[in-house]
Amino acid sequence: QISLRGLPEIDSVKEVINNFNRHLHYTCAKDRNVATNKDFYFALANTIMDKLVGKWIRTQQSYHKQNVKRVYYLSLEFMMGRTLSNTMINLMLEGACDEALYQLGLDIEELESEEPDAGLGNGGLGRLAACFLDSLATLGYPAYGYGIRYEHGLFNQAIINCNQIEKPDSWLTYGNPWEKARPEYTIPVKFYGRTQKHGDRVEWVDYKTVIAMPYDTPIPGYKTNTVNTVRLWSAKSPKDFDLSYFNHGNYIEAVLDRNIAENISRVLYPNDNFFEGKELRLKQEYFMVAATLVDIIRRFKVNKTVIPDSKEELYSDFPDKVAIQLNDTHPSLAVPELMRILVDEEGLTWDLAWKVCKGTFAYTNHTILPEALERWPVSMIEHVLPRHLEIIYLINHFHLEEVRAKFPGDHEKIRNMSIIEETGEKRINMAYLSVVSCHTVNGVAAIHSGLLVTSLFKDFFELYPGKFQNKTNGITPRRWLVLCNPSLSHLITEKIGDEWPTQLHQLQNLKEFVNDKTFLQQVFKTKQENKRRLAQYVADTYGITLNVGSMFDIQVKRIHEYKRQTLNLLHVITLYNRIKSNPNGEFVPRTVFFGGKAAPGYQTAKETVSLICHVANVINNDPVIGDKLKVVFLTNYRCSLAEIIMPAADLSEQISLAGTEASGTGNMKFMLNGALTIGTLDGANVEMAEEMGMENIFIFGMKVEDVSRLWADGYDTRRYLARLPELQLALSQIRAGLFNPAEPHKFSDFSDNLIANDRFCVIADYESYVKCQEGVSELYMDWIKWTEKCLVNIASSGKFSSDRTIREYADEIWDIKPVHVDLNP
Ligand code: DL6
Repeated sequence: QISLRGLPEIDSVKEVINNFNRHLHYTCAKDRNVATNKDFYFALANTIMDKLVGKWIRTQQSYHKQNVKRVYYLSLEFMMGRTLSNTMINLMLEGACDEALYQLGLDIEELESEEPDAGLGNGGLGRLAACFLDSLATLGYPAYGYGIRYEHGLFNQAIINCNQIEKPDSWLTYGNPWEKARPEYTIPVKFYGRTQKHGDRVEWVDYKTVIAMPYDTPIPGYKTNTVNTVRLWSAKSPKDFDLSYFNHGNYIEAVLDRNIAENISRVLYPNDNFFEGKELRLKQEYFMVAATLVDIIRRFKVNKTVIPDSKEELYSDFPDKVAIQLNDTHPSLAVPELMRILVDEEGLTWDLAWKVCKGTFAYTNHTILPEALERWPVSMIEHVLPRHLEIIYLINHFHLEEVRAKFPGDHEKIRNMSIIEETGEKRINMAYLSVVSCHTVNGVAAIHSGLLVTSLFKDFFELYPGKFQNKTNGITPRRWLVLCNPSLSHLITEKIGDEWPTQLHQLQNLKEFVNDKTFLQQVFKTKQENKRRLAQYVADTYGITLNVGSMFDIQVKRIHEYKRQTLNLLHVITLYNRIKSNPNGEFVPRTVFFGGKAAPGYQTAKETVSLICHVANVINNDPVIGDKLKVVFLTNYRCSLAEIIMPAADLSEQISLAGTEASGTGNMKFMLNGALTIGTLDGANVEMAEEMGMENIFIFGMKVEDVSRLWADGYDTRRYLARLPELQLALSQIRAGLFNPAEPHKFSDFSDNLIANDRFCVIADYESYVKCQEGVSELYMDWIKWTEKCLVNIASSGKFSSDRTIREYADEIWDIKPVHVDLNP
């Protein structure tokens, strides 16, 4: 029998048991009688961590000895989720640990659920960074992730009386067994102050200092010796944080005040696709890049075998040894910071420093939504980072010289392309700064990269046509199939062997079995098991009993108007009304799941959550509806919950307005786990459809060109409503408070606003969506045809492995090569 897990060897089981007991005793200082599941989790985590250390050290030694070019992935977000099971899988210790814990009389799944998610991200962008780390290590690339060790990750969501309540995520309360503090590498980071000129030289004076303390987490590759590092910075107050208090003898005040400096790494800003120009956020961004660059330069220098004659010579091969990827513009202050270090501290000429920067940095854009683009007020940068503002002005000066040379006399172009926006409050456009300073700019799906060069960066594309690329996102098949869906993984392995987790294109070989009824039955059965698991979770958590024979129709992602949870809800209300008006009619039973967090300050998103919960309450308690329709809001959607949801979906909702979702990665997770997609031609849905064929996906709605035409012709929602009585009814029910009779006016504005200002064209796409859903229901009645398509979906998902994405970045942007790590050199 082929299995991904392999059979546990007796010696390794014994070793796990011995080390587990040792850690329980010496690390946790507990005996079996008083130990809790938390203690057992820690004992196991430490046991696994021990197994990593040797490979981790060897990997770093190999990079050093071979003096290879490294890539540095700079990101304000890493949504790592849980580490324990992923590490056991990648180290091939799963079988041994299962057996060991069984022999110890412990339930490994219970221990796994003790681990809090490391939720240091908002959504797609942060999870992408985590998938990339897994692929980089699996493929053996010399890579480092750099970010912030937020004391509080993304808030925990509770729903109380149908309203979202945010609770702090204190993921570090019990300690983090996966990290190693490195106080020996702390770095001072400066803020505020002013600049002083000494002839040509500029000095930054009167600044305040905060200390950046690194914490390293190992990132093991799947079945390899490579263990890379993600280094997260924590803010520490310097000893003399506020001398004035000490000088006045106010010792207590002085100690209390240290919190101000340490607030920098206190909490993740909870916005997804939204820019909130807060000073503390600006300080977080600078704090991360300043500490990281010192670290990168230190490592670069350590690797020099001969002492160069001059600073020019020293830095001449920097871009041959260092590639820095900016995960959106959040870390883009790295550009002026590297310029500052090279020019002010190292004494390089501007031109040489600029050449080094351009050879080093590359930038990924993750959104074209205008409200998400970072545009920092000049006044704020001037206050917090006075020297950087001067440098940005200089970069802009040279950039505009180039623009003038290319488009002589075109003043509008010059104004439009300036990094400094002059209309209204002066602001720095960080996307423009990044485009100007980086050698490569990429979007995250073909359609998105296309839109970048035709809209957001159109003028820049004319100036530097060779700079723009596409790198379609991907997901790691280790977490998103091997880990989360063992039964499907097992089934696949039985059919096509065990190499697919690192060679995802091999899933193609499953296409041979689309007409194999026994196999289809097995795939169907696996889905049912996974649905049962989710249903059990729902029963345990909310006391709602689900019909696992119903279609599990799922939309999980951040709550955002552009993602159009409202469109989905309007369909739900339409189904409800149809059942109510024909209670004895034939309906394909559905359970519609929603899940996702609304940013705490995003009123419309919070109202959407609330409305979903109210609608769910009414539908779920209506005896006429019974098992035909259920609505579940899955609270606190996060990585570990996604691992239960993805395998259990029949239908994946990817229904953003065309041209708004840069890529999406949830869409890929569902596809890989054998859900069918209903979606628009947006983001990576387009490429998914190409891979599987239009006959295997439910595409509806306007295309990007249709949306442009709609707005150009003047979009009037009332014209649509006039011929859509079911939509009218649903909106009027929301307006009248049918779903929340206790507060009947709660959603009047919600409904009115949608009609008055339907920015994301929910009303225009409703008809096509509902019709498409009818096709979905019809197909669902035929389990064989449905499952055939599921299988084609799984078999076509090879392209969406993040291994493919990372290879493309490595070859086409970073120019880095894999390194072989020998454990016994
Ligand atoms: O590229 C990762 C992910 C995409 O899959 C999503 O489509 C996109 O919305 C998301 N973008 C952001 C932008 N945040 N900012 N700035 O999260 O990136």
